[in-house]
Amino acid sequence: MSVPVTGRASAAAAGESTWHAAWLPPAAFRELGSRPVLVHGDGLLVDTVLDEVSRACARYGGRVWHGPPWQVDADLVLALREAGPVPNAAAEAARLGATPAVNGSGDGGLGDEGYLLARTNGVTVVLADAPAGLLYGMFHVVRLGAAAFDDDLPARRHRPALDRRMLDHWDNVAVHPVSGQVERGYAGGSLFWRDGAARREPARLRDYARLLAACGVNAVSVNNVNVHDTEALLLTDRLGDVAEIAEVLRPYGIRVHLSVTFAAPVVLGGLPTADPLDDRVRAWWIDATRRVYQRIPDFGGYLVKADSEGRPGPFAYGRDHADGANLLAEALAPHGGVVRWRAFVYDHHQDWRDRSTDRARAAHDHFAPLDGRFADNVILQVKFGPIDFQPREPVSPVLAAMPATRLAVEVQATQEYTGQQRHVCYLGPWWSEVLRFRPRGEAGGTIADVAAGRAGAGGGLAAVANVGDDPFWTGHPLAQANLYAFGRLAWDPLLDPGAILDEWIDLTWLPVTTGDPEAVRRTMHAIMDDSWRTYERYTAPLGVGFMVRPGHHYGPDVDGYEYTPWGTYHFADRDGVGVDRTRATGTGFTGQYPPPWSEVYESRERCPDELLLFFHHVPYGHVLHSGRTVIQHIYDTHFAGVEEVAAMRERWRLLAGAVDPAVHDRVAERLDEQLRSAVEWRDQINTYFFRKSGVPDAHGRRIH
Ligand code: GCW
Repeated sequence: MSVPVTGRASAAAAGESTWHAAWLPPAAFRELGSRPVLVHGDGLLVDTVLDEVSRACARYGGRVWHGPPWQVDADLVLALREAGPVPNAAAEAARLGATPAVNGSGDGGLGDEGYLLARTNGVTVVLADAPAGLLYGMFHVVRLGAAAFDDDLPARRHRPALDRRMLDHWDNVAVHPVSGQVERGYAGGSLFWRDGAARREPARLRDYARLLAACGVNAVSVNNVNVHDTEALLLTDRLGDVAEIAEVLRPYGIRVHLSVTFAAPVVLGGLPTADPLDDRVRAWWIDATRRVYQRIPDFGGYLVKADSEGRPGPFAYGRDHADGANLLAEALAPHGGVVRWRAFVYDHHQDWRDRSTDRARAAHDHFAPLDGRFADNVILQVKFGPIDFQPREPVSPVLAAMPATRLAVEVQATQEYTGQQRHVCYLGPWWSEVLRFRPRGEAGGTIADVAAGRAGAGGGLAAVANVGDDPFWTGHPLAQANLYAFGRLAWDPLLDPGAILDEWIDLTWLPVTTGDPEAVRRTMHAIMDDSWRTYERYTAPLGVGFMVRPGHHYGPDVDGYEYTPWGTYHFADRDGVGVDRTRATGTGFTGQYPPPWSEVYESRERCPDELLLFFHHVPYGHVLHSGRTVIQHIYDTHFAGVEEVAAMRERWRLLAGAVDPAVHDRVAERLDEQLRSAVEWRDQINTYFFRKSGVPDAHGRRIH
């Protein structure tokens, strides 16, 4: 390779792109790009590193060296250890583990994605054993900015806690009459598909892949888990489209997965059955999967929603979900692929008169008895809560019930139930709470440990994506922070969500692009830190959930679902509110938890306030741990929530002139809507419960 490598200007830099740079504006690379940099090693992902560094250096005056004749006095060395001696004394000493700084870091295996970052004898060194590690190490240097070149930078080995860090796109190829181009999408169209065909916009896709790699995501599924007719064909006739996407994402270390329909042997293969125990069906899957790997050798695997909300599945043939998942696993195993089988299975034809049916119980009832029966390459993907991505739910008991199964935790970045990217709702704190939860009490492991699995064999973390072709990627520009936080928490679930927000602010709102960086940081924190709790305050109270308008799920409708087949969620009457899920008098759901939570949740007295109405039906006068009655809590939080949103809006207004006007306008317009919506929530919830209970507000505020 010739020296030095000259970079090509990025499309964004040339002013060609119509989309925002999110957390990778060119200026984020200023520190790295203004120095002599040596890249050592070869491979597709090393080429990506080289390309990134070259572009940064072309812009900021640095130089890149790759291959002889070498410039040896680099400020930054990015090297694959296996590439052999590094022509830089400090870096070579680090590679050999001969420097105290590196020895002190416990330099053991770095794995496929890990790296060692150290500052030694005036050189910043990133060492990796595999190209992906070099890519992640480079993005770490970008994140640190000038601090990456401080002599007191601690030497540290970095490895992801979770091997699988995945975004699930609920994107349809053809616009669906009900769910549109992207099911539950609030950020415009799909990055992959438009009106029945592949978009073929590699420049934008490549930028997307960069954003994902820079926060640590390494897998995507490219189509909706509700697989309709056109999308079913991605497995066969339209496989070329998937291969093209894989081609663009691969240089950033992202493996493509596909949602498939369990009925594929019937709808695509013309077989009379999709019975998992039928030999013709098995042969069909084996053959179809072999063809997939012929086109996409690093294909990740299948994602399956079966027997759920009308999707086909093994129940139609009298088989269970282990039979179903193992069928696909058998076809994928020879190629190193996995089947990600979703545990989101429940009865959506309930009768509200039947008090014994409890949607919260469903996943555990169906799956816990199957523990130990799944093939090694099956990952059971479990929504983090027992219901459905509500702003507050207990952690799903399935995650504590299947020690012999590889489990993935699924969260929802797309804000279906958290304000649909019209409301600011930073979800980092919520996901962090879930990941740190210890289902067996203080002595046991965390949900993050469950996702990590033994020896890294866990299913990791998956999020339903919140991205689309919107110029700001996520509709609400501040919702980018959720995407970023997801990737970072999947890499290290113990990161502090406030610190993650700081990283995102630093990368996105660079001092050179803002009038007043400190004011920007203060304002972002003031608006976002507590925004999930604010959202919780003005919407459904105390964990009760689902008081949303049926269908689109935006805005309040207290009784919207109460008498529908989809489940009953609050049981409010003149005396009280909440769902009795106790063993003593209710649905028995509390019994799905191990101790101590089976006892804590069973007890009205011990149950945490924020989940009280999820587990108990209580009188309006019930006194919470906070000292307030339930009814007064409802009034107080709803008044407070609206005031907080009004304050957010005011704070944002003051940032006018300090941030990009297009971003400012977009956020301002969304905050207007958030305030309107919060007022609507407050008034409907307060009025509803005032009318039911007849209890006036202790502070005499206006309730309609
Ligand atoms: O929350 C529900 C959504 C559906 C979605 C389903 C699921 C893709 O309302 O739109 O379907 O969850 O997770 O499968």
